[in-house]
Amino acid sequence: MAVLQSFFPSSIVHCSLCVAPGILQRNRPLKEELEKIREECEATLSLAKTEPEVSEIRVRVMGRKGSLTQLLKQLGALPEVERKEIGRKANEVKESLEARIEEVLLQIQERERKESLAKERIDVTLPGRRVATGTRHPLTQTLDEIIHIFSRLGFEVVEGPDVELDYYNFEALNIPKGHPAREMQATFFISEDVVLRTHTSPVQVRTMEKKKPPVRVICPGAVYRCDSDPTHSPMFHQVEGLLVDRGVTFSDLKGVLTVFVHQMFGKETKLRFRPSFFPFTEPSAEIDIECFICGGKGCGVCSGTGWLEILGSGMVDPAVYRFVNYDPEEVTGFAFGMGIERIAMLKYGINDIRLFFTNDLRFLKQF
Ligand code: 2U9
Repeated sequence: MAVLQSFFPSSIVHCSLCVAPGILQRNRPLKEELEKIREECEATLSLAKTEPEVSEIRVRVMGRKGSLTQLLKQLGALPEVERKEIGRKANEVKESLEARIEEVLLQIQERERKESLAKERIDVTLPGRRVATGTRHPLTQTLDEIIHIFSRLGFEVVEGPDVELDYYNFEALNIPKGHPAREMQATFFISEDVVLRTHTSPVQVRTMEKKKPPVRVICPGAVYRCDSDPTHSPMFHQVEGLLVDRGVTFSDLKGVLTVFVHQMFGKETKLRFRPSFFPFTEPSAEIDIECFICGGKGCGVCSGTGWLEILGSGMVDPAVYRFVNYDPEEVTGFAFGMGIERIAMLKYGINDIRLFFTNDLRFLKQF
């Protein structure tokens, strides 16, 4: 209690505010002693800054051993006339000091309230802090768009395992052991019969095993091929699709995939169906869109052809139906497949597939 100590140096404290019994008496007349108590108490109260400081002053003056209490105890020994007079005076001093103490307490409380309000003050006109939000990866955005288009055409999304049996990845797709297509797909083998899937086609085989026609599915997912350069990654993503029902024709394939291309790349986009070969489809066709860099004239991006390949497709080969106990005399269907990275690279003009996988925010934030 720095204030009290500085204002009650031990000599003063003992002589007035905290008088030991018996010392008071006759050094000074009691009236003067009362005035002295009042003056000193008021002086210290005026310097008190906190409620505990005020409480301590109250105790030192009016507590059981306080200076005023001690003085009042001396009154009994005085002659009656003097006792009444000093008694009145003492009560008056006590009341006035109590009132002063209350007043100082109120002032302190008011000051502390103002200080704490000032500290808590919020400037509602300050601009808010922006919450950092992420964005969907460009591959996710591209896949979501593809799924959205095919969902509206009645296709359902089905997924399957990345680690696959050789049977589902090759055999059941009409790619027996020794078939050249196996070498072309640069497979990662886990064991002799287990591979990292090289395409999502096994998901369609598994779907047909479980469900009778009609089947109308798209199968997105990661696929793996031992291949790496600016346009090939050992892990990339595909969406494949399969539609099997009675009476499905190549016209249905053309219609569905034309709708897809127009919705994905714009309804003015020119496209062509170019004959191709896949072991699991017959006939097969690749779909090209007119090169939007050169407008079909031929440039470095389209290797001078004027066209960009975006999809593979074909009517499901009857040999595939036999593996899943579908009767090729009863049902027909078409299938298609595309690389999501390739679609995104063409759509956004990205020239290096590795940018999708390095998680550089400067790249990712542009989409
Ligand atoms: C079943 C029957 C047929 C899926 C198909 C393609 C054509 C195709 C490539 C596109 C680019 C793979 O990512 S890519 O390299 N895919 O060209 N995929 S038809 O045919 C199937 C699938 C499952 C049961």
